[in-house]
Amino acid sequence: YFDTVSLAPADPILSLTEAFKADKNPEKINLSVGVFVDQSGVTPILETVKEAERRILEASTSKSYLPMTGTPAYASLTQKLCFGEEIAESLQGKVTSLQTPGGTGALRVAADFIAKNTSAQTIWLSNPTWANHKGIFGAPGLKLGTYDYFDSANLSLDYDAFLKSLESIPAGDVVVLHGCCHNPTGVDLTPEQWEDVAKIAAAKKWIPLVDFAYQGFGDGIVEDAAAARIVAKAGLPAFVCQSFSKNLGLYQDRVGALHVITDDASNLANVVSQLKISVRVNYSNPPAHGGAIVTTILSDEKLTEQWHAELKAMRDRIASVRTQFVDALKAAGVEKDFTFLTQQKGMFSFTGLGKEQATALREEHSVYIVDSGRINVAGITDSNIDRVVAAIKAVL
Ligand code: PLP
Ligand code: TYF
Repeated sequence: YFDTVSLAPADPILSLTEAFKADKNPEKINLSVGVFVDQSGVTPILETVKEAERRILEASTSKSYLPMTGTPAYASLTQKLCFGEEIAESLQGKVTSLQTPGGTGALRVAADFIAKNTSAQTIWLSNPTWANHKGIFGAPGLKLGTYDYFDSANLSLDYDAFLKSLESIPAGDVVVLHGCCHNPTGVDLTPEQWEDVAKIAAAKKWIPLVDFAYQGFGDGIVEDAAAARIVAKAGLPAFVCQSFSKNLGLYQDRVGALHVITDDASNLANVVSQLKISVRVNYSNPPAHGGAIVTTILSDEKLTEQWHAELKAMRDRIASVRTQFVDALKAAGVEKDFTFLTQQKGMFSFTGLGKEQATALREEHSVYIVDSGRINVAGITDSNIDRVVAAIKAVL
């Protein structure tokens, strides 16, 4: 019966971690998958999360199903985190928020909803983008397009080409934008540039979908929310896909949110009803534990404060590794100028290394980076930085 099944290609990023695990070199280094690690190379459970879990364990009385959309408390708290109190308040009646299994779940529900219910002909993705975007938006049969974003010659934003692309996108189509900490390039827009984007969306009548997986990993919780907040403030219909995998370290608990903003309150009930259909046929209702953690933290001032401090420590570590790494490359006599790494935001950077160099790093040095040249900066620690630098010097 299964004779017709062909072998699917492996996930280009997750498969590298499998190869990394199989590597017998005790000095191997994994800079591929986007998971935060601390100075000792560990992906920690935040103290704030531990405390929230203790409280949940004490207080929980049932494991009955959640509503399809998650709890109202979760919806309200995540709206405020995403948009800020004031904008969240102004959106009431025009926004609906669902708890989803991770940011991926939010993207997938949005994709289903768009495919079944809107006039969108094409979903426009950043060039380059997170590889999974293609799979997620392709899954319900949406047509995919790309907009210009990255100037690979200068390893920076090609702003003119980006705007030109956005100007040419047809009305009704959906444009997937990285809210902050662009994956894979680390190249972000300024708030002023987001204002330009919102103006073009309004003028051309395409719909922004902000993929917001790294709030707090760039410049701060508020700063990183510029895209989501500017789009919401502009009164545009929009989708925002939020994830708590990174900023709360809840990777395996699968917790995120989909916020859908309508430009006409009278449509909201219909929108909600269709979103529920997508939830029902995909996973029926979201897993509860991660949402309970988020709700417990965000509804308690002290825990929120503690979380902000832990998040800042992760953000500061990433920023300091960027500086250390650039300095170490210079000190090792690497001629190529890597200072662009200090301007990029979040865990990821495009190093400008190519596929051959990525392969050589893996095969000859057991340093695992993605073929595109993307590295997870957080994977660099005091104990492996010298080896990373030496390996890069060797392959250059
Ligand atoms: N969007 C982007 C750009 C990502 O890098 C990720 C990655 O982890 C996600 C969404 C989804 O994250 P998760 O489903 O783990 O919350
Ligand atoms: O880009 C990354 O490394 C993260 C983690 O299918 C990830 O976003 C990678 C691949 C994937 C799911 C998550």
